[in-house]
Amino acid sequence: MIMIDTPESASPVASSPSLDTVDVVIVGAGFAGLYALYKMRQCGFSTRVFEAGEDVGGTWYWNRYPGCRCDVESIHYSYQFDEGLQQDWVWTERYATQPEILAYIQHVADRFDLRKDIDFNTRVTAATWQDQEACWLVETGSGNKVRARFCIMASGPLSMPNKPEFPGLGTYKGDTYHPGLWPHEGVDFTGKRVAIIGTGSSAIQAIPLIAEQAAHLTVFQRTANYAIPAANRPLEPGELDAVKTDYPALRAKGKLYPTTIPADPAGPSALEVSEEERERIFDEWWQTKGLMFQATFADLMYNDDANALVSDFVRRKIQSIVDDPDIAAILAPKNSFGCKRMCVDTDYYKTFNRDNVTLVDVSEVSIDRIARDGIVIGDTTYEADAIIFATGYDAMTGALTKMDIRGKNGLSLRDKWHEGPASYLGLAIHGFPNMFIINGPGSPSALVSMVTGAEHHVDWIADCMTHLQDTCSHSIEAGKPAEDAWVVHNREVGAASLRSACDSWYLGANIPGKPRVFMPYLGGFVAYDEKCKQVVHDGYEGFEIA
Ligand code: N01
Repeated sequence: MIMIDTPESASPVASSPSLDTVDVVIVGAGFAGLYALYKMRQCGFSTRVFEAGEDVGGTWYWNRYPGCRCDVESIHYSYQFDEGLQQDWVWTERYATQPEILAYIQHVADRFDLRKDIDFNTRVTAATWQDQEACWLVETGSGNKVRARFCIMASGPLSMPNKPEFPGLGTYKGDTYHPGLWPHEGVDFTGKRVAIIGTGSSAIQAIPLIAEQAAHLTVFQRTANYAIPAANRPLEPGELDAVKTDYPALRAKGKLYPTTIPADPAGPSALEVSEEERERIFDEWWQTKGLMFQATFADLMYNDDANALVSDFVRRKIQSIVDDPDIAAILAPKNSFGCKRMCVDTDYYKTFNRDNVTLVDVSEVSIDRIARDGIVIGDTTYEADAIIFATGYDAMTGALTKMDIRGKNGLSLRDKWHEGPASYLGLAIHGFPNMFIINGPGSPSALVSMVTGAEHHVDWIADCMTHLQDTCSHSIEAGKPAEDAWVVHNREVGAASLRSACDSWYLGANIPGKPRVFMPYLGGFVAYDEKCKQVVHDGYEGFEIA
């Protein structure tokens, strides 16, 4: 337990001796927050976690829509910090379902007795830096206040649902849903006319299953997305055991790859192989690799011509699956391959061959309003008993700016990030001492296995806090020059990639008024990890330690 040296002062904190004081407050009890709690305990820091949900799980607690599963393979989308855990847990499928992932997270909470330090049903509304005491005053929705020397934001990059304000929504008489706020008891769409707005990862997973159940499903697509067959399957007998014979080696290997997932491209360039060979390779990867199809050739995201080849391949696949050429044409993406976050699917395109599914193109003509009976475009009302708003998230920054976070001199994070998020390493923010973000903007985050990314961040943060303790230092803060340089570096590596070539949540383009900045770090995990290590090696270069 670190004792906070609290000087005499007239501040509200100092005059409230009854306030609970801990070394660390962690916001969120998903993958990141749970490991942070485990690690903080190991380091001897007293810790309190606040979680808005009524149990652990984060994303996997809230997202319970039909078809919800992870598109990173289970053997990579899991913790590696405890060998006993990774030996004991048995994944049943190549890509785990939401219930299986949630059961895993609950197992971790039980196994390490984590729940006792978590306040559930508790949303953090504000965190204010107390300059004199060098600590954070953290406030919750119920008005409780806790002070903590450190604040770790594990609030998730894709946890703040985006619910566009469609005119007339209040008049709608049916039921409405968002994938990220799905009812725990599930929803039975049998006999119902269902409408779904959006065709991102969530919708692409849900649409085939809802179409099987509902009387009719109407899909409103604004931008056609690239969806790759998930190639999901049960894990073969012995397959997981083989991984477990040397799991640490697989994990170590993953850290040598930009995405933390070992997958060697078939070649450096799609342009350097014959047309027949390229087609054969694309087809093989299309059938088997799921999300990693995007890594078939190393230049797909960096060379316009290579990107055009893979884009064309996927469009032809869609034409071969969808019976009606007009529908296939609407479903064929117009953007560069990979500029929006890739989706994986099970029978998504095939679903549009069903008689009970209608595709409505809202790319040129947008939804006018929502009326009592359904969705209105021009003179047409698409009647629906239920509408699913699969409209995504205020990604990377939304969960953070929702809280009233105020750093030194009352500087608000919302104001600081008015022109776009600025951070050093995606971990720390100038003006906000002793606050760390896990998988924050400016870190690889959504471009790697987020569990691996979270563990990497937590380990770095724990080492940093231990360093402060060992050197009797009060606080650490990202220096302005280092933060500025990191922002510039992020923009440079982002601009070099075709991932930044179209509107997407990566850029904040899905939220009206949000500044367009490519938010995840595109330099790859290897370069990022090296930079994090170099910063430590050079005495926390770029940080200011008080
Ligand atoms: O959200 P999205 P998501 N009118 O933002 C449309 C992760 N994830 O929840 O593209 C009409 O991708 C919007 O259209 P457009 C993963 O990282 C992972 O599906 O903006 N349409 C788009 O089609 C993923 O990328 C998994 O033109 C409107 C859709 O809504 C991220 O979460 C599963 C609209 C939103 O798509 C987000 O995915 C699920 C409007 N006013 C999620 N507003 C797996 O691991 C928005 N849209 C598999």
